[in-house]
Amino acid sequence: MTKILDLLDTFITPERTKAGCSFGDIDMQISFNEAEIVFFGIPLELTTSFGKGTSRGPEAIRSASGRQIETYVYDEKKDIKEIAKIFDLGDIKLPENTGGKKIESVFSFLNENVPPLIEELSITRKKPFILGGEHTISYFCFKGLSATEPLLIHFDAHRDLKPEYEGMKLCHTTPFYRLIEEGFIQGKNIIQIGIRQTDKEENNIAEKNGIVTFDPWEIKNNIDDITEYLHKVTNNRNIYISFDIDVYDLPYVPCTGTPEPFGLDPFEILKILKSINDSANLVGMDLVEVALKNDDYREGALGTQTLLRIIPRKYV
Ligand SMILES: [Mn+2]
Repeated sequence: MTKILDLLDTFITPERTKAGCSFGDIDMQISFNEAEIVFFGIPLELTTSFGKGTSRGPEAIRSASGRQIETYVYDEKKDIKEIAKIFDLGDIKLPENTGGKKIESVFSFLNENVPPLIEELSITRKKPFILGGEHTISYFCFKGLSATEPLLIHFDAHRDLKPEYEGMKLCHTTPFYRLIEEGFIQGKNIIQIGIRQTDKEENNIAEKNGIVTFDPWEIKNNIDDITEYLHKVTNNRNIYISFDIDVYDLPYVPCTGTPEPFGLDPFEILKILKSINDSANLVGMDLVEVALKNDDYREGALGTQTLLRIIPRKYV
């Protein structure tokens, strides 16, 4: 645990983040050792290509969850405080003053620290719930759990499977390509849900690698296809959820960088989340591309409510 303990010292505790509170503002009665779900933020915003604001994702989630939203989940008739042992570590402090090589040095910092941290959490039976930040963080997070050979359930408008983008091998549009290329996962163990914006090459990469795709047209046409499929393939499986907030339809996500029409609505997402088999085991998850602009907390609220619908599931 020494490596983790060293790193934990470098976290900005929730109270010292801009939100000023932990996820859900749950009074810290649960110690780190007792915790079964461990939240932390990676407020990464380095390679975003269009809209900005992902560095404030963890702040949006903590603020909305702590100040606006009750921990009682109405449709579950359950209070998160009573059913889950959650500890919020705060945000990873990203290196500053890195001179001209900012992206490289931040990525090598994340690469050295995030996978071992997540692996240790997992070994000590704590499920990491990571708040982004741009989607690039999924590369570092998933690496730490790849030994558990999870099925990757990826909610997104985009495939994020580009070999390279604007000269960058690792950025917000490439994490899953890198993970496949470096052997951390095989395409057949990836399910992409909500995809509606891609290019031809990326689409071919998905098909060639055997990635299973459910686009919104298919889901709107017959949602039972995906729910029955997910229920079956997640039976007794380790799973990892990578949740890009832009899987939701454009009007739901006013702050994220690359919103897309023809998306899914919260009822459909909930139905899909509930169709994952009770016998599955979530080894970890990330919620990415949430942003905050002009005090618009709609994404913070939607992201929080998504997390509050995942936490009560039996697979968590
Ligand atoms: Mn996306």
